Amino acid sequence: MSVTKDKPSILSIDAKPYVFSFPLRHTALLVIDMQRDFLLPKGFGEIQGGNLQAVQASIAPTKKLIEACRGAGITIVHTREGHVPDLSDCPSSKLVRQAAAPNNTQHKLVIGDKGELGRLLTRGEYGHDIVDELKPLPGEVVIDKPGKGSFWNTTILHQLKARAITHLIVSGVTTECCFATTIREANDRGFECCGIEEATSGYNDANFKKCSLDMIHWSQGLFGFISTLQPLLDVLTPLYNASTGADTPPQTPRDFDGDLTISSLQKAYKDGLSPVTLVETIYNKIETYQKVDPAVWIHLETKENVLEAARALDAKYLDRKALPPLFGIPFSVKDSIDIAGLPTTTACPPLAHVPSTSAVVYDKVIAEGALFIGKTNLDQLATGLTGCRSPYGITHSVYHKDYISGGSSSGNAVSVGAKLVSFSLATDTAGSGRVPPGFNGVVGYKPTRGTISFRGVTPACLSLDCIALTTNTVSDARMLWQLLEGYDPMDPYSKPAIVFERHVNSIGPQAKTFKFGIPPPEALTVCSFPARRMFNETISKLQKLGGVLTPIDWTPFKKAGELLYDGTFVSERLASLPDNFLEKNRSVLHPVILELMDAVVARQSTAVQVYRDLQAKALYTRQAEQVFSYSATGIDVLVVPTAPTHWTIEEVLADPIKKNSYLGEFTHCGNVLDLCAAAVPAGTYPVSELSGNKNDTGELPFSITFLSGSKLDAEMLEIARRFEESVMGTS
Ligand code: TIU
Repeated sequence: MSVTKDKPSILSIDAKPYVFSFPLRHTALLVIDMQRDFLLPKGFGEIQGGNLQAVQASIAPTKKLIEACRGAGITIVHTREGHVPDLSDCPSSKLVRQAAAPNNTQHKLVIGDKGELGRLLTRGEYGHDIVDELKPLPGEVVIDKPGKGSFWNTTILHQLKARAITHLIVSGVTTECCFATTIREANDRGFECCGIEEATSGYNDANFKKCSLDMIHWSQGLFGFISTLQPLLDVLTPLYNASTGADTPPQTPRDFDGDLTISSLQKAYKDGLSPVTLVETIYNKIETYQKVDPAVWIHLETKENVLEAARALDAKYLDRKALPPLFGIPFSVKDSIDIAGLPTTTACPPLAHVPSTSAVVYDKVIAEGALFIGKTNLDQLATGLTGCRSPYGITHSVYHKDYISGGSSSGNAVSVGAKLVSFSLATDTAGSGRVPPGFNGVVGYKPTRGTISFRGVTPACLSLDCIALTTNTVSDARMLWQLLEGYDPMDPYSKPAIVFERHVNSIGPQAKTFKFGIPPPEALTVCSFPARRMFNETISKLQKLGGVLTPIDWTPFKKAGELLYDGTFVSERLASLPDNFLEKNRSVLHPVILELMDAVVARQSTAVQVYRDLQAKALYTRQAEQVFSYSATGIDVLVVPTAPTHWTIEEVLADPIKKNSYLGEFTHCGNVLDLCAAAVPAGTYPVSELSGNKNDTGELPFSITFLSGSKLDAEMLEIARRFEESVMGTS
């Protein structure tokens, strides 16, 4: 969404029972069930005896409403009512009751029966889809719902929360049925709703429309607000003209201004930038950066290949107003993630293989129009947090050539931090998707495990592995997550899509405050002086943002972190390798990896120990759940330094295993406890403050990580975004 700085953040319109005020960034337009089955002759509605002339009255006003909301950058959510072809999601109350009425003459055909627009209210049929005039654009959310309301058995609550939506403008058909039911359901979940009179209609408007709408705003707003269309158009139209100028296509192709954030590139492409221009620029940057740090890439696509992909995108998407969300967005991929036809090395040549299919995450970003640039370096077997354990060379922080980039997703974070790509697909087991972004001044987001498919990725420690996303901003990370998440029945660790339900707080003090916890002072003693200083400053910033520092029980986080390497879980890294892999490949493995794996073998852990650790994991997970906002007294986020210090490459090479484990102090517990986490830049400090040498020049980045409970990603990301906005002045 493109909300520019000069736009007002809160808009107000005349409504019943009083003025409806809505924050632009947190508002979505809901367009309910504008399907052929309800609106066109021979559809479900007409067969059921609906008055088509009445119901069609809202099509033209809804078109105006959608266009105004699109122009203002408001999130658009369309719904479609219908059922899966085997009708397993259609209860008898919908299928039978009306047809079973004594003297039924109307309901001769029911849901699933064949009508002239296809099987009635059945997904995939012609009649089930939205009418041509109101067709969703790529990137807009479409919710398929089996109920009259939009919330029963759908992901809509999650989708709205994932976008930080608290206010809904509601339109669609039919007023008496799905429109009214949806507003009532949304109200129960904490949303502030305003229905738009002309943009809703039903089958019996002469009798029902007025009273359906009156019931919503009756009693000083029992369920919400009702407004007419014009006041809304009046406040949205000026934003449209000011922000996009989209009515006048550019006469000459736009230059690339160098800003690689996804939201900026989306706007640039809409304004006419060609992906070919972008590719030319970033390949110059990549070539220059090769001289600064030759260890970033394991495989770099040729410029010719990427130019060809860019030209193909230009040719495929001619309408610049209807681009897929990642059109022309350049990205890199950690080299443990499969891309068909390219070797996956996991920085371990004996393990390299050439897959015939790509990982699900890769396919998804390509399908959304993204441009693949190359595969990035990593710590061997995705094992490590330093970036110093690869046969393809040692990367360094984009801030300083002497300091580590972090690992295992080393090249990954450097490729984003050096502004060579917009985002990178990574993995995170012990902190690999958080520590390297922390050391390179970018965002590293590790969603709740199992919400993005891990299929097609070489595992490090499969039951604890997770896809991670490296981006420039929290908003970019959140947007990518929305595109990538989804249940994958072929990934045994995938979690079902319908989530834990928790209301939103739309208005009042609760909307502005949050509770956060931090590690106790004794846990923070591992931090370097500048890390400790900057962490204290961060706490003050969070308090200024409305954060309430709340005491927590740190024990489960500490103990879960220790389980990862001190317990038996590290043995799962061996379980991820082929039998006898260590013996067969001793001479070609990285010496530090070999030492680590040998130490794991030497422990001779027993099955009894493993079961004890699994039971401990379950206990700590339950204890951690109680810390978070599932409980009335719980916190919204736990805030920790991403890493306690920033080592030099020399320091790590002198003591590789100890220095590595130190770095995971605040990340190790994340996947053990099934938490979600986002590492976010929190300023920089002088190198000399860390080294103690006044002659050292330059700066190093400080990063904090927000952690929250399983599937509380949406809430966690919004707090992270607000923090980022306050620190960086970005959104
Ligand atoms: N029957 C009727 O009026 N409506 C529905 O079944 N669905 C919607 O309202 N969308």
